Amino acid sequence: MVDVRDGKAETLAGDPTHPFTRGTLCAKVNHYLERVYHPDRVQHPLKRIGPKGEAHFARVTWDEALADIASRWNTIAAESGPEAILPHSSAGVQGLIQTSSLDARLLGSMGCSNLDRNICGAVASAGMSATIGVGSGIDPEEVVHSRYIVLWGTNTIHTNLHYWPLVREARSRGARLVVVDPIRTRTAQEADWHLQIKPASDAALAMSVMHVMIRDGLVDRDYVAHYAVGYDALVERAREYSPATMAAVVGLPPEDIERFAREYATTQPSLLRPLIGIEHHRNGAMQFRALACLPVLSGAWKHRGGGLARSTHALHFATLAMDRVLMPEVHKPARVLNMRDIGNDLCNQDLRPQVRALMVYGANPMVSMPNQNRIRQGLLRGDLFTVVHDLFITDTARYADYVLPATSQIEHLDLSPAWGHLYLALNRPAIAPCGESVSNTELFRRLAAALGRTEPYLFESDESMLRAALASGHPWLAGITYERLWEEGHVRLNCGDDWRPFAAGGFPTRSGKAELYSEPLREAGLDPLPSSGDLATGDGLQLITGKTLHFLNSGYSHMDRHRRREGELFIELHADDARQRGVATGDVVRVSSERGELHAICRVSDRLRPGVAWMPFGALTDARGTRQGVNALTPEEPTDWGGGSGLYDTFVEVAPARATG
Ligand SMILES: Nc1nc2c(c(=O)[nH]1)N[C@H]1C(S)=C(S)[C@@H](COP(=O)(O)OP(=O)(O)OC[C@H]3O[C@@H](n4cnc5c(=O)[nH]c(N)nc54)[C@H](O)[C@@H]3O)O[C@H]1N2
Ligand SMILES: Nc1nc2c(c(=O)[nH]1)N[C@H]1C(S)=C(S)[C@@H](COP(=O)(O)OP(=O)(O)OC[C@H]3O[C@@H](n4cnc5c(=O)[nH]c(N)nc54)[C@H](O)[C@@H]3O)O[C@H]1N2
Ligand SMILES: [Mo]
Repeated sequence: MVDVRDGKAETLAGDPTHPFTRGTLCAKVNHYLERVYHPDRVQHPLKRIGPKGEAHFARVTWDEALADIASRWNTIAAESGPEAILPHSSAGVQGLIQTSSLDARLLGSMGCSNLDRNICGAVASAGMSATIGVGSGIDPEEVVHSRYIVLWGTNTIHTNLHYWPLVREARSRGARLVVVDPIRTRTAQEADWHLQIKPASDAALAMSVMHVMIRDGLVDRDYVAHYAVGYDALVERAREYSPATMAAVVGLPPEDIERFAREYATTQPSLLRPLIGIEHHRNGAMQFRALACLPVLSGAWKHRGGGLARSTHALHFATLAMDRVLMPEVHKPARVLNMRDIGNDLCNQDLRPQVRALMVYGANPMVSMPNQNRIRQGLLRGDLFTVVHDLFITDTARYADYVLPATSQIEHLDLSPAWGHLYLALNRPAIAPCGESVSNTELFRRLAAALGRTEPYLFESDESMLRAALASGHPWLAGITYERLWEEGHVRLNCGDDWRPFAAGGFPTRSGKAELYSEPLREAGLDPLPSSGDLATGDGLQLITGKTLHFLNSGYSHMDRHRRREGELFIELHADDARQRGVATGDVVRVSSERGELHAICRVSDRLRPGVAWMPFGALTDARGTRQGVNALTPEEPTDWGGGSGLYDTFVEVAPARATG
């Protein structure tokens, strides 16, 4: 909720009537207005006047920028084909049409390259889908009914603050809280039990839990018999995964695995809550596939508050008329490039056609995609024409030929399908756009006009698209009109009270049942049964690079307040690992991987297991002031399936820094 006086937003506060957020804002959004009115905000179109990467820009008019962009794109499309133009966008804009609508219609109808947007959640969804047909589970709010909660690879207190009060409520009703994480995070510290496993060994742990459940007769045989396929094959497979065999892989004593399995299976309702931590590994999809088998074997889906709760995004999108928004019927067939490969794709001279124009919006790939040095090399290409639409001169924008000013969330209209709950919100603009900034939709209307396009579908209004999205006829949207959302701000999807999606099976897989054995995976040449997956190995320490409290991915990282809070780039290591390398807390150390190296301040920490290191992701300055962030170290290795990247399977060496000469 924003208070506006004389056209200027004066205060921004949470909505106390919102049942999920209950009026609180997180450490980042509390300072959202500082971001909106920040002196560094891009206020008008900018054209590059210096070398790429140095951020020397001059103000130009919108007409000038649009005419030049249109003429460059037209030339490139005529000479090399439209696939030489590559969009790169992500979820920087948190909303339905501002994330993707008219951009998809324009670029799709031109036949530009498509982008496979899979860095966040796609692998989890693909893995879960192999078992239960979808990447979503129960309504996360139902956690209050759970008796056994497993926060699995998620640092709730930092990244999902609004969930924590619900977990606390469940605990006050007697629920036990287990955290599975290689790091003793704030969340792990608060748990009843922290299982500090080795990275990427979650599927191995899940397999071992299944072994115990099968061996000890703790499987809900009735549920499995009715609603699952492949149980006998799974029994065979799970034999290999006794706690004694898995202890070394998982890094826990066999007794702990035994006890976890027993508690999990016998305390109902039990709820698994994985977010993104276990997806950023090369076996990421298998990790989620294996996890999704557990509530099938335990029958937890039958109970209120039982099963698995992950992102709710897919539940929102399933209700909305997305085809009406994106209009796939106007898209021309075109190649698909994977976002994680942006560096290689920009540098690849053999790509036919080569990428000659890059259009970045709602994303900051220079910071957030793996193999930063390769991305920098690509962005530095003299013959690459780069346009960036953002609120700030991000580290990607520093390399742009044009930077176009973007509105913030309080300056444009949108619908907000939520990641964490089932309340659909209307994002009403509270103030006029700052300076000459425009929303994503307005940008693509202007680009369409500059390109000489006249089809009405390229110029549809925001309100019209939102009304169309809501008019899907989906029962969960019955009675949820544009007017009502305008009036009430947020409305819960009509899933009814006590919605239990799989209490009586009904899994949207090919067989209609939970697929413990998956025929579609076999046809795709993959292992039809769950397993530990292939755990990445490498020399040195396994580096996990995670979210921070005061940044939103790379967002806020340029703001002094937030930067001060996060401090200088550091690396946390276990005392044994530090000793072996002759480094100590406060030292500047050199961190290197196969992809690159940078400098960080050493912090010896008892939060970590030996062999594991942690660095904060988000900013792009290392401890020597070089413009490098943690993705200078990460590899663009694909995950097993689902298209994402094994970001957290980075192996690094840490050594005392050489003196600067
Ligand atoms: N403050 C803040 N909040 C955010 C964000 C932010 O940048 N800042 N980003 C938002 C975004 S885009 C996302 S996707 C969500 C992500 O939310 P989370 O999934 O909660 O965040 P991550 O930091 O990616 O990872 C969570 C945990 O997974 C652990 N982990 C890493 N590897 C493994 C593993 O192999 N096994 C297990 N069991 N655990 C592992 C990490 O140690 C970490 O504690 O957060 C959102 N919320
Ligand atoms: N090493 C490592 N890498 C990671 C991760 C990790 O944990 N470790 N996490 C991964 C994950 S889960 C994610 S989601 C990605 C995030 O990757 P990105 O989506 O690239 O990250 P953001 O930093 O959130 O970039 C969003 C950009 O959108 C801009 N923006 C915000 N609002 C608007 C708007 O209304 N209009 C426009 N045009 N722009 C806007 C912001 O200013 C910001 O520059 O990073 C991934 N990369
Ligand atoms: Mo994410």
